Amino acid sequence: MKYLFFISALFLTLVAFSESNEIERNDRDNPNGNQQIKWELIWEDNFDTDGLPNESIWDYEEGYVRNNEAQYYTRNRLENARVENGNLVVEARNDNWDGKEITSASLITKGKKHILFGKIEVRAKLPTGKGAWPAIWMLGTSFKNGTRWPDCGEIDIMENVGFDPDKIHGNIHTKSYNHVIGTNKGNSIIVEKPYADFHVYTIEWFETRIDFFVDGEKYFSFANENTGKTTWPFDDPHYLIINLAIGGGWGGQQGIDDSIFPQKYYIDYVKVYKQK
Ligand SMILES: [Ca+2]
Repeated sequence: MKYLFFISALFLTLVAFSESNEIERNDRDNPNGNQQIKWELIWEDNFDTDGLPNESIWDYEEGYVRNNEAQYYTRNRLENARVENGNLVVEARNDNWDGKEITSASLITKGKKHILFGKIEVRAKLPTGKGAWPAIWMLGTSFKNGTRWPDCGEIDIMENVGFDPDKIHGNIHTKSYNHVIGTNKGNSIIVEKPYADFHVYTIEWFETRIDFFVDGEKYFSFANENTGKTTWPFDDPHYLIINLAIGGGWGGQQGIDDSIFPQKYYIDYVKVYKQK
């Protein structure tokens, strides 16, 4: 649900309905997911060293980036992104820093850690409140090299909006399947108070499909239809994004509650595996 540049509020409402209805839940009889698959850890960040995030893994998006969101993303600013007590803390503030009313951070692995297939596991406790829009997602590396969104591919491992706080969303976007043309593919799952406790948000990305899990429960699977990059741009590397947006096309649909700040988004770890 990124890059809502050209979307009207009406259209967003229609998409919201289609999102919840178009995909049936699957594999609910297999709540522990793909247990038969063996994984080998290839990198992780457990956020053990206080201070700025590890620069060998994380870069930043900076400024007002997309979706008419209200936050200004800062770079190397501890108030917005820091490692503290074993967690990455991404904090949205209304601190009017440098003339920017609301500040936050968006950490990306672009140019540092690119991922092609495998298991991506993120343990996180979400921020909340009307206007909050935390996400864990991926974009095809070709995006920054000239390929248009959504042709580059987008995998949304976790999205949540503060006005609907108990719903976790997983989605994919491709040239053929995206919300702009009403063909978005995804599903959601209810997680009670995801802002009160840590949960594990996972995808398992294969050449044939991508499976989406919360705490080991699969709630969405997107299959490779073998019809080319317009439906499956997911045979190219992607980079990981962990951000806390405020407002914007989706997060701001019911406004921004100015009383929610500061809001903290805690990430305990990121682990990336390849299939053995
Ligand atoms: Ca940790």
